[in-house]
Amino acid sequence: MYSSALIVSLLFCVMKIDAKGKVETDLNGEWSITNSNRSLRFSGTVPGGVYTALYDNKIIQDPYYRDNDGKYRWIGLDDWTYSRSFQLSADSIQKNNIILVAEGLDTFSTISINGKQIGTSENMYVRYTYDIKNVVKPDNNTISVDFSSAVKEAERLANESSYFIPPACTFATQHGECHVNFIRKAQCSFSWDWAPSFPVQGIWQNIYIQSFDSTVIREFSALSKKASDNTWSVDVEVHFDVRTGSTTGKLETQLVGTPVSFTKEIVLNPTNTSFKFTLNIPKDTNIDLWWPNGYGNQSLYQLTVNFTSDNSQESTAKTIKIGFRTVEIVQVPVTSNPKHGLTFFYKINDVPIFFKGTNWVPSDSFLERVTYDRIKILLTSAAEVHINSMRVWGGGIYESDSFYELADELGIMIWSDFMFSVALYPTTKSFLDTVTIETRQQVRRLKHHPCIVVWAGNNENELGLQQGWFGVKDADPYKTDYIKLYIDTIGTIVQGEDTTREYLSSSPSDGKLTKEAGGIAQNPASELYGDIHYYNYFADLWDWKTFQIPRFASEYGVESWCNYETLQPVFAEEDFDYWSPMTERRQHHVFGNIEMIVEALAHIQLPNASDVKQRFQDLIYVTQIHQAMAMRVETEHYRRHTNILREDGRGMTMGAFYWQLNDIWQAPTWASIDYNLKWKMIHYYARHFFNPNLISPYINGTNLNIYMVIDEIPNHLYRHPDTHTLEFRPLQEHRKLEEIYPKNVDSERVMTLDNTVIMEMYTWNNFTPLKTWTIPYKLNQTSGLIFQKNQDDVLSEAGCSDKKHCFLYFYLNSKSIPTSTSWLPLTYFTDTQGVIPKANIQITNVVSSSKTEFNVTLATNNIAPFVWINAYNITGRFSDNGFLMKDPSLHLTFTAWQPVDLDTFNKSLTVKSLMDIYYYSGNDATYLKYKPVSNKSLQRLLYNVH
Ligand code: BMA
Repeated sequence: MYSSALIVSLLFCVMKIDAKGKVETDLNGEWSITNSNRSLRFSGTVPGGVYTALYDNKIIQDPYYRDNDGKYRWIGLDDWTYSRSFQLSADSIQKNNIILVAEGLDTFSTISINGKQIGTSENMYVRYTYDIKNVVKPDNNTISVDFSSAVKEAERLANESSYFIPPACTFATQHGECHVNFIRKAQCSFSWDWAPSFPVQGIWQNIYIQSFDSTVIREFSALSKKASDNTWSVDVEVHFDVRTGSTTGKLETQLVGTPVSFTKEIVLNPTNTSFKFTLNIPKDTNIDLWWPNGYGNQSLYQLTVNFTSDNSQESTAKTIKIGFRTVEIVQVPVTSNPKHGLTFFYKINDVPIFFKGTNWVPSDSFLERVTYDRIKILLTSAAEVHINSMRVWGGGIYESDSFYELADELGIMIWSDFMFSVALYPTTKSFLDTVTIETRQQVRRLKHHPCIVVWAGNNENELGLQQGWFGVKDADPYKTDYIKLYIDTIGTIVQGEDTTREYLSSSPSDGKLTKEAGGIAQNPASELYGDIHYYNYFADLWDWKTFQIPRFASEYGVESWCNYETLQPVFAEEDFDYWSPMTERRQHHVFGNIEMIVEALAHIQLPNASDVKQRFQDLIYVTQIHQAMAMRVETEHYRRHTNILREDGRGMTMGAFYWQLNDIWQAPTWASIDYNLKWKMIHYYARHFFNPNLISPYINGTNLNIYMVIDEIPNHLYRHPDTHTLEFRPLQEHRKLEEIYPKNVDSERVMTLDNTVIMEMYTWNNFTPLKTWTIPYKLNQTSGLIFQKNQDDVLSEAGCSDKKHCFLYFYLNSKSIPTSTSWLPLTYFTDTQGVIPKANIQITNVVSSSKTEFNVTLATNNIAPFVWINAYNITGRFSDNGFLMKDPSLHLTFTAWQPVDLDTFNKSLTVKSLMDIYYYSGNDATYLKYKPVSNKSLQRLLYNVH
């Protein structure tokens, strides 16, 4: 008996008849889904998974609601069958080849057509093709995909293993499943320290049938290369699906927008399915380079391929966009002392570039919910805060084509991990076989993207193995397994497929040293080689001395809570308490909620509202302040070390990827943008700490230091002829950006190494500075110390009686139109109770220039730190937030991601600052300073104001 879903799908299954004979039958759309005992039968959309289908059919609640990840554990333990019917046209059924293409099956399945088994799947990262010529009929056909529980399959494989491969299970705080390392499925889908456990089953990518007589193009890729005579060429490869016989036909390629093309008659057969050739770009062809965000244009060129078979006249075509840029990793000794290690940085188009970035994780447990717009908002948010690079972390998925296309367009360089994370892995034949297919397919799918600059074998597995995280040291069989998987298998494939990028076997690793050691270095966490990951929840993260001085920090971070309103759809009334069972359950990092409080407490007095909801809100704000300030201090520390080489060889830091950009659900995590796409305070701070013209003030012992970091002026690596030490020296000095990088998007700005910093000292209770210093500087390098003075002398020059009463404010270039600004509190906010007055901040004017652009004016009666303005339930971003308001009035802009009318926007606004989280007893008129909004019930709900 077929459900109505089957009948509907039969009617709507789309057939695309190619003008040139090939027929494609789309099987996306509505399918019928049943559980193993057939007690549930409902329809679901493909691409998609079983959880969202159950939710759409109202069989379950929102899986993200409260502790539903635990309540719905049965879903991941059951086996689910997807089925539908489809028709093949008379035309398509007659073709020589009828191939089912499943671009992504999650994960273990058996596929049958008309009751006959046609194949199986076991790896969500692999595109499967099945020959179905002998099983399909002219009229109605049925297809069923029988998934089996990934949790049970993982357990079975672990049991079958001849030796224990750790870790067995996740930490209890994660409420997760076990043995995910045995299966090729998003490792975080069994839970992570920021992710719930939803071991999805489903058809997560497109599924369709291709009918053709001759062949179809399965993969099309290209790599641009620059020769020593500065000419460009493009290595092109086309991989065909050829099942029977021999096919002769015409292959045509065109580099659109240039005169470059290629035509050739080629012969294909089942043992000769690929064709590779090189397009040479004539010297006089004007090629625009691809540059990272902030360095120039992101020029892209369309490359098309078309193959027409001579016999059948069938044609098959594909288009990709490529870019012209070079990438090179530089690992050379920093001094003549071999103990001082090697540099580790990347040059793009010959320019050493500091990687300002972050880490990307899957942005939903249910991947079908990750829309193009969602990725676009996240990546645009990154580019808007000067991020030029991002690591696609190895415990999630190889991201979608759209993700990489957007990264190409936005100039975000991608460090692409292979999907292995914080575990040891098996190396059985079947495991290595499927990883081989996965690696080859993914590299071929992605390598044409200019955004990708790094391939890395895994996340933290070299480090974990070497530091004994899994209870085993680098002993056999684990060491042998490690080498087999990341060096012999993945490494060999990557190097064979891509000669333009150097493969790193792990992150973190010692780079060249790891390579020379055969894949496992003595100390993969070395600051002198490769990259590091750094986390420390027991140290003062507002003190730069806490941090290491690595060549490249590819992970570092600290948690904060997501925004309050983001929790509203998934929390019940009683959950809005920092210490509620639900806040505890949402926190997957061991002791995370307590840890955040302890960390914050060292820097800020905790809020004291008696109302638990209000206190929860205030605590969220405090954890966000802590995170924003900590990541500011740590990131500026790394950027300052670009051109510092310590005596022990540490320094020349060239990368800072904070952990993590995005969230998979509504929870306390390291993310800078929460699940609702709302920027947390740290994301606004990133706009400052990644500013291309960074003023970085800090206290060093008794001194106040001011550092400048200007990372847009091109550097070159200079080795001192006598000492053999290295430094980055500017290639150019006083030049307009447009002269350095042609057609730069922001060509008005003049990049110079001599300029002026204006420093002001204020007391917390006066808008007029105590003193203003004008600090002209002239740097020889693109970063350096421009000011150093005993802090007490600075205080006494200004007449500040006690540093807790004062703070410093900085402008680059001019006070009226500063190129950048910065500020520095001189003590932590634990000392400023009774010193910083309460501020009454009012939103005095809101006007819109369009449905997405608003200008907001704020006024305050007192200086206010950490001013937080929120547009309740409106996603968008302010020009700044979490800032120090040191003037009586201030203009901000808000850009919404979707159109919103002025009235709604106006009513949504609330503002608070640090002193608002301290409540006086009695009838103090200054009790709350939130701007009254007309929607009283909303205000009551949010702030418990009566
Ligand atoms: C690193 C990452 C992730 C993790 C994060 C925060 O180890 O690679 O595994 O989520 O730290 O703990």
